Amino acid sequence: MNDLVEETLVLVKPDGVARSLTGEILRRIEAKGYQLVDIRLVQASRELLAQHYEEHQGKPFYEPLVEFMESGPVVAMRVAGNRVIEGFRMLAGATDPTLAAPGTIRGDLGRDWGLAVQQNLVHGSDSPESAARELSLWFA
Ligand code: IDP
Ligand code: MG
Repeated sequence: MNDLVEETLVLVKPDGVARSLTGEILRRIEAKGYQLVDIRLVQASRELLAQHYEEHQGKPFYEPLVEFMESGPVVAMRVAGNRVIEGFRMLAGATDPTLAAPGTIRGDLGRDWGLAVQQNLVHGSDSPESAARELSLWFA
């Protein structure tokens, strides 16, 4: 362990939980070598989601996104490792599951369902600032 060890927030979104892919997603995180520090099953409130997705307020997919994220339980994970923020984003793949590379979580396990919001199985923090902010929201 050294000063470069980071922590990130990973969410298995309601589609991933409903499709029983939580284990497969955690398997990929652990197989990569990252460490699971904390995990919880959460029925997210609208207030929590509004804070989590603050940056997307006003975008056309915002309301469908919040409705999707409150449609069922989410698994929140605190994951640690050197460069884990960037590394988990690579494991997750591109936002659009049709374009996400094979080998990634979204590329292997996700697809377009023709909905207003992309159901793409996972969330991962995109910067150290986002990770700190999001971890304090989900693991208050
Ligand atoms: P990310 O999850 O890859 O970081 P963001 O741009 O932060 O992507 O968007 C948050 C979530 O909103 C995405 O994961 C996806 O579920 C949804 N989303 C983002 N952009 C679009 C879009 O253009 N159409 C439909 N849904 C979108
Ligand atoms: Mg994002």
